Amino acid sequence: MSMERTLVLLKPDALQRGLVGEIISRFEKKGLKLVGLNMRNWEKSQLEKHYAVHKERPFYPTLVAFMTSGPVVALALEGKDAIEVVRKLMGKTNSRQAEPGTIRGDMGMSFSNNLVHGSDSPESARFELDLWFGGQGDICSWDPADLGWRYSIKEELS
Ligand code: IDP
Ligand code: MG
Repeated sequence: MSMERTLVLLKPDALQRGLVGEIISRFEKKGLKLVGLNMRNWEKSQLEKHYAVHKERPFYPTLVAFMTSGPVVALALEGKDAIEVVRKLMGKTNSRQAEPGTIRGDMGMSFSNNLVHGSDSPESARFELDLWFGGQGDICSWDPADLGWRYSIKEELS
């Protein structure tokens, strides 16, 4: 059974707009397992590290300022193909172009204030999980009682 872990951030607009519960609920309902959760006002340096790949992009300073404008809620989620599943649930980066049914498509109107971040590859998931949940005990391992109903025991859990 190979499960994958991914990092999700609920951006400051999600908190300001009272959408934290709704967004976490979508991940839970899908069947992803919550293995980490924290909320904090982060220093600029944390967001500069997180978005280092975008350092040269014109939107980078605005992005870092936005992400430090209020608390960020970080989630670590686990599931089969969790990285791809989360990206699909999020929808396209520009919320106005995101499909209905996705988090951004249903709840947002902005390109920059687009509610959520999700890791985009196994490499970035590893790096980002370490950055946001690097401390001992930050990730909680547990077994959902209904795991054998979320997945096929014969086809996906053996
Ligand atoms: P992603 O969050 O869908 O993976 P990225 O391209 O990694 O999108 O960009 C990181 C974040 O930077 C986006 O979620 C969005 O908040 C912001 N961003 C990206 N491109 C633009 C842009 O062209 N204008 C404004 N903000 C942008
Ligand atoms: Mg990205």
